[in-house]
Amino acid sequence: MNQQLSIIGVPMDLGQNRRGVDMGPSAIRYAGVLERLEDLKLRIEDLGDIDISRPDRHNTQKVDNLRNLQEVAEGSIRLAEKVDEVVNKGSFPLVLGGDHSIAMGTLAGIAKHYENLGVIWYDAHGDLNTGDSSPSGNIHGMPLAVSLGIGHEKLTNILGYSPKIRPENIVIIGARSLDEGERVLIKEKGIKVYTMHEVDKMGMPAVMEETIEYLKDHTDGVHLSLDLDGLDPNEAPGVGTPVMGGLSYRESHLAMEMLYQSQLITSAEFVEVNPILDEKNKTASMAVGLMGSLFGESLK
Ligand code: 6HN
Ligand code: MN
Ligand code: MN
Ligand code: MN
Repeated sequence: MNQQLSIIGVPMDLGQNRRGVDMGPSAIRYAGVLERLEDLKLRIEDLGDIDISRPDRHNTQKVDNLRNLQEVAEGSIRLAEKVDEVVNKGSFPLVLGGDHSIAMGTLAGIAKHYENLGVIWYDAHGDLNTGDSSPSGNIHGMPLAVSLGIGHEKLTNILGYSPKIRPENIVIIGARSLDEGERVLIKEKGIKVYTMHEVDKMGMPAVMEETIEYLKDHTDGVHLSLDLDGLDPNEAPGVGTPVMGGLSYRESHLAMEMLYQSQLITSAEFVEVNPILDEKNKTASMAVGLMGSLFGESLK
């Protein structure tokens, strides 16, 4: 794993309609991310937060069932440019959210540097909706579809190229809330998904072994997009769209350790931490704990 690491905060809450997730980056910093990773002898720089516009929400209209389309697109472009810069100088981008819509920007900045970028989508949801299929109009439920080139052109065309990733390079882990349109897309595109049913049946070690084996074969870099709602809300309550029956902290910790051992991960983001819905910053602390495991904390 790359030893130079650049932290980028993205105080984005416009991809959904609950307040507070824009404070996720602050909550994660407060939970001690810098100190924790510095202890691992990583060379870390904190690039601060990306500028996100603050529209008067009461005036914001949905365009084609896409809430805050213009503002989300603009923020994503700024993030994409920053991530691109970080990858260009050979540093590992570690992005802190913010709602999951930011993944469109992260992936736009990363994917242009790879022929075959792999993506691990650790999430209760598929985030494979479009304006047409979305039950909510919330763009945080769409970034994986957008990155496949499916969705509104303002989003799919961030940094002027599309698609960012190929369906066969994606592995979704922890899914337990998929909308009808998402299921159709998963089938149609042949996306690999380990739902909670599979995790329960196979166990996390086998899921991660298969995931690593699968991605190792045909990718030249792997991005980890970890939505804290992949974890069980009893353990990680500070998220805007909780779904019961999720992954445990122990399972997630093990998954991160196995990724560390695989040396496959070339960029990462931790999203959907909402300190207003949290209990004593527990979810942010859990995110920091998982980052520690991803960078080898308990194994070095
Ligand atoms: N997330 N599938 C639902 C929707 O509104 O599209 C929930 C999306 C949640 C997105 O948690 O990143
Ligand atoms: Mn998500
Ligand atoms: Mn989710
Ligand atoms: Mn351990």
